[in-house]
Amino acid sequence: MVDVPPVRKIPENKVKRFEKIQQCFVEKYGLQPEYFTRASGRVNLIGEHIDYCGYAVLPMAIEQDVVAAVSTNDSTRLAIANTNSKYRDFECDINNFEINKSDPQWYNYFLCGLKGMLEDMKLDKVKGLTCMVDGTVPPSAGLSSSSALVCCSALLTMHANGHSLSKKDIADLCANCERYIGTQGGGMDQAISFMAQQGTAKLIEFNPLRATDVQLPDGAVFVIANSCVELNKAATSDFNIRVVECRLAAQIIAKSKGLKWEEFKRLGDVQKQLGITLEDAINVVQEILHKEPYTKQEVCGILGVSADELANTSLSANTLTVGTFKLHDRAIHVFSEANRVLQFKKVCDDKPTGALEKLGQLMNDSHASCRDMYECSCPDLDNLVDICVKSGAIGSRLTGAGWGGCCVSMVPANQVESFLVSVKDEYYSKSPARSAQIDTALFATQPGGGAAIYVCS
Ligand code: ADP
Ligand code: NG1
Ligand code: MG
Repeated sequence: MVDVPPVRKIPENKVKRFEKIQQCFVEKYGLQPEYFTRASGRVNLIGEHIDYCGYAVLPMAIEQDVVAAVSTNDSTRLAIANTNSKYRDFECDINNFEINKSDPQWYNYFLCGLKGMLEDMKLDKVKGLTCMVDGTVPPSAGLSSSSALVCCSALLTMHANGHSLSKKDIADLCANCERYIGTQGGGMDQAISFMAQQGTAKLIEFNPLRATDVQLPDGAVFVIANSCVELNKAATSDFNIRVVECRLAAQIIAKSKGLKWEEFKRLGDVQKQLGITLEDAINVVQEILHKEPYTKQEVCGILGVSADELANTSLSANTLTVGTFKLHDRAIHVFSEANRVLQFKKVCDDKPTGALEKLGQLMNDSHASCRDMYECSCPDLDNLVDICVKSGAIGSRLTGAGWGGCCVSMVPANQVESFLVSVKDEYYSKSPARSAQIDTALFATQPGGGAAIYVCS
């Protein structure tokens, strides 16, 4: 049987929230919604910035989500509004709209999901849509609020038009269509949003997309803490610069190994083609790439292309003017992080003596590599990770793209209370801006379920 996103009745514990959204919908549009879609955010336990290199990652869905109330009609209009007044109303012709990459307003993420699904369905006539969106994932904090919104939008468009895709296919579709916003992500967020299951983290592998249960060990709780530093990925080039650095590293390694370098975009594909282990791949990086940053001119010289040709083979629209690329450190991070994910999964499966300490060490090593080799942390986030470790975490690391946002800590179950008090005192109480966010910034979490459609009973 094909595993499709489920259609459910609204569960008891969500009734109040959904009623609030329904009320906003009725007040705004003067009609009742027909159904809701819901997609969660996620916390990545380990495996940062490697999904777009083709490597497996290990996230779980969180309770925080994006929910949309929807009614359909026979017009050609899309009308969307948000329960949060900071996100302004938007309307357009459903068959004729543009996604603005240079100014990524919230509705552009909605349009990404809509556009991806419309292109997949190829219908002569699509339903008009009226929607009210409500989100609880802290935005720009590495918990994937953007993908929750994209997935929610693609799912509601699919349901409105009586279309059906498996969880895997809609996850792939969403990974592709979120790129309309400009960021060249790898697909982890959309995969876990659809393929998550209550009670289990997942190893997500790519090409083809697969999700395998990972039973987290007893005796530990995962706690998320937001540094309260925001980074909007689509509004800056930080994220795509890293994607491009990994691509250039892959292409230079491929070229120096006598492969057709233009055919390689990802470090994972080069490793596979060379038939070497991740440890060997690290040796290859040390042998081929130098630690100093590469100038664009040097990269062009090595690959034997002009700057214009390099733009086509390797760069993104928002990295065309970048002058230097750090290839050695980025590639070392990717291969070592890919290895840590496999080790993390193995410890969860085998449950050896000292399992929690082993997992904690892998998380700490991951953070150090993100901070020092991938340079995707920031001082406040490093400080928060240090405070979490001093407050009793067995391991703590940034989660999501970084440059701000959240860290995830593994805390002994019997020490969670004292951990929360200590992190509150040492990080949040130090500034009024952080104190004001404490209710949503620091929380324990458990593996949540995947995206679903909810019908009003
Ligand atoms: P994240 O790490 O949360 O995915 P991104 O920078 O990728 O961060 O995406 C954040 C953007 O997603 C926000 O700037 C906003 O445009 C959109 N977004 C997030 N949550 C909501 C919401 N509840 N309602 C509307 N838009 C949202
Ligand atoms: P966040 O921080 O949630 O936007 C991004 C990418 C992921 C992955 C992580 C880093 C998108 C939609 N998401 O996540 O694919 O690369 O960074 O591990 O691009
Ligand atoms: Mg995002």
